[in-house]
Amino acid sequence: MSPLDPSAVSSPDRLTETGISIEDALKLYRYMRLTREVEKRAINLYRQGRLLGALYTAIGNEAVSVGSAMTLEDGDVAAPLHRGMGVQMVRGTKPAEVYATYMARSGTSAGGKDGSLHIGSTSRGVFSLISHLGAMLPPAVGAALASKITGRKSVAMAYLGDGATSIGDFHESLNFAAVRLLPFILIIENNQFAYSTPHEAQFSCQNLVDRAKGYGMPGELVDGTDAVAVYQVCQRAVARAREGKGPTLIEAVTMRLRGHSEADQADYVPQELMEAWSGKDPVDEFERRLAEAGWLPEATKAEYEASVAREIDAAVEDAENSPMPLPEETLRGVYAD
Ligand SMILES: Cc1ncc(C[n+]2csc(CCOP(=O)(O)OP(=O)(O)O)c2C)c(N)n1
Repeated sequence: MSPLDPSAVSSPDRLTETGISIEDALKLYRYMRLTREVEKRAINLYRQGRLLGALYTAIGNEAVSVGSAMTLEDGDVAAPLHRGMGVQMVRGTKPAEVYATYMARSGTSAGGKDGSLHIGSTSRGVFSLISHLGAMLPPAVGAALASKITGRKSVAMAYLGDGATSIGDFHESLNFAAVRLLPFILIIENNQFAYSTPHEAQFSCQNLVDRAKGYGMPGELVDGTDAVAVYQVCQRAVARAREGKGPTLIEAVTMRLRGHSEADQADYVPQELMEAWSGKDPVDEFERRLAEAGWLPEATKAEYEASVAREIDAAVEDAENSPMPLPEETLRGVYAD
């Protein structure tokens, strides 16, 4: 296991001891399982050559994206990146829109110009990802500033990986958010590798969250494989933000359980490291805890899995039946009119 293993900041293994309600726990489960299944099907479609472009999945990051996004409300803003499928699902993005985007269809946020997770919606409060790492942070801090100026009490939650913390926007955004006491939450998804760069070649502090002190804001280190722990840490951060107490930096430690993209076999990851983290698969682990608590009977689980499979079948069909963009449509939004 990595030296960054944060088991000291996990929630108790028994769900009944965590204080989470059955309703919230089952909601976490449903979104995590949906996220995982949407991505598993995407991998199959990619291998069959039915998707266009590269495919980046978030397998191993579901507890972070779902656990955090579930603490947001209508009117809040989320700025997820390429590991943010769980955020998209929680904020109401439909699997059909995901597949249509991957298939570069017309009518999607990217309008067929790109086949990755560039999905945004003002009504759902989701910023469409900007590929340049770190570039999402200033607009997300801007949303938090707008909230403060207008007194809306909404919160902006942004995400980035361990690698992207080396970008200047990281510093500028956190400093500004701290100085102006903005309702901003930044979640570092520390999944050990930035493409092939291991964490020890990326940063030399013990934990990335230690940097919070330098900005004068609270920092929370959390087990990013534990959905309940992430949920509860984010609930505290969101409450602080809404009360006008300013930003929080959260480091959620997990492991990218696949390559950087589906074109990458992750051969550079030591086998024993991958095996150790695979035993902490966030979705499987959560199901085990739910079953142990008696909160997820086998029949209910099977029923839910079947309904997700049906939803995904219909979504793929829907996406494949949707039109490709017209040639003139592909130029729209590229140059100023
Ligand atoms: C400014 C910038 N540099 C490089 C890239 C290419 N790139 C895309 S994702 C990625 C790895 C990012 O690693 P990390 O931030 O740790 O996130 P992870 O993919 O591990 O979740 C790189 C190098 C980019 N998109 N933007």
